Amino acid sequence: MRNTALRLLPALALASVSCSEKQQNPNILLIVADDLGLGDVSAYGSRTICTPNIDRLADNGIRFTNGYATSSTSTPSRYALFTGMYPWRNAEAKILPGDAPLLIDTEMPTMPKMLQAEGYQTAAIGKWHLGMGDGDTDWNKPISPSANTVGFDYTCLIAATNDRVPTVYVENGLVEGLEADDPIYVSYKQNFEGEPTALTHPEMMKMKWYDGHFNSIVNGIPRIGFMKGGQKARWVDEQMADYFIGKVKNYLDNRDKDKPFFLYYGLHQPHVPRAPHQRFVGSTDLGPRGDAVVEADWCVGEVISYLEKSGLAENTLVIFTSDNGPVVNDGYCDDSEERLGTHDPRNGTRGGKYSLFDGGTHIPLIIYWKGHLTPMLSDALVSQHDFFASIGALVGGSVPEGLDSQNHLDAFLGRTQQGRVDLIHEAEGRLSYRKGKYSLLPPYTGLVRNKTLNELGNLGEWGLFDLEADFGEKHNIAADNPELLEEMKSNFSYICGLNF
Ligand code: NG6
Ligand code: CA
Repeated sequence: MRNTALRLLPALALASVSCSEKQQNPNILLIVADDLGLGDVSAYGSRTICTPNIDRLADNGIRFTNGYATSSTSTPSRYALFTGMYPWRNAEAKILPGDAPLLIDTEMPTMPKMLQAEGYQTAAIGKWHLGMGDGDTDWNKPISPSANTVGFDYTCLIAATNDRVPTVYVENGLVEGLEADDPIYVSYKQNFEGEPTALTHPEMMKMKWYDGHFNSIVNGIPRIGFMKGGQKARWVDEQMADYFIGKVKNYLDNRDKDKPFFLYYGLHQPHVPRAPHQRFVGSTDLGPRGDAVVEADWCVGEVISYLEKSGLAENTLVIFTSDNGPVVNDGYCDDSEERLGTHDPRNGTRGGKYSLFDGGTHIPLIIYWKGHLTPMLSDALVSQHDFFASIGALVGGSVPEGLDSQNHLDAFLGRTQQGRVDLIHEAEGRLSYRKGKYSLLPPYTGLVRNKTLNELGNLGEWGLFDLEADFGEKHNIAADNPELLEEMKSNFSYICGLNF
């Protein structure tokens, strides 16, 4: 008896301490846009698109001018965000098809798991693109392992991208709105007999494809991959923004109010196909891509004003960012090149999505926490995979050893302009190195540009650029600086374990 009581005592004491600590921990809202460029946001200087809601976060928070994703494409970028590991450490972390198995090992530590252990309730709503299921998914049954197994109590997701099948919403591992007499089938190998594709039924398309998107047609839009059935469950692209905002508000309304929340909200814009709601059509002169950015900004406004109205703003740390650099034409005929005019989504950076140049990973990054931060510009070098360790430090969480994630909480909260020393970037299997103001690109060969017209960063020789003097990486200084080049090469090799 006595022993039991004694054994219970420390546990009780601990429980009461951590309970009161937990109440002080802020909610965390992580908004990740898809393919949004620095130059798409007016707070970063866009004169052609107006993003008042994102700007409000920037004006009243910390706006990072040296904020980075780890990869210039979505899957590896988001993998690093949640696991705190560089994506190139996992050979499978590349753009995934919609039927790919869950990429994050269910045994791996993740940021949301760390937060759950600190008493957070966690949710993921919107774009996922990290796989789900075991690779042999029957979409008519509970999907296992679902995204919930990597640390989210609630999930409502699109499996991959808005241009990939299955074009359905998956809520807690179940396809939403599926009818028993209309099962859904998905294949990335072959079409299902009699199902229309862009090649067999071009007349069914309201948006034409330019590259790659010529399989199943859903909602008049040709996709990557084949799909059959599930008619009632299929999403309508133009309603996706409203759908996810509805889910976000519903989640916030019905959550357990005694616990802090961590909500990852993955915006689907301005990724292709750009099909904003009718009320945003024509809101810019840039066509669907610009209008989709305005729609994304509206989504941000909706969730922030919800926080305001429900008195949550002061106790919610908001992170706004994008998964990779921008792209103009990404495979559909959507007037994005034709109507680009003077708009520069890259904001003077070189490359963009898919690129190893700076524009591949240099993204908008804003931290807003009403009443807690001194608004400022920060040029600290920060990367999204540092959120894990930094948020861990903020909430007193246990962050495992051996992560690539570093604790830069002081930089994220604007207490210092000192961030990372260096950083490795990934672009479709290739790596580059950033240290201080310099970026180093190995002598990759291959296509110089892909069909998107983004320069890929295959220079065919070592590239060394001084980003402070040469933001657009126009002058390769490798030949003139042999010592610096060698030093950068040896640091790079040491970190990534590769010999170039
Ligand atoms: C590419 C698609 C592109 C986009 C990208 C993934 C083609 C020609 N291009 O393969 O449209 O879907 O994959 O984008 O099919 S990401 O932002 O999710 O990484
Ligand atoms: Ca993306």
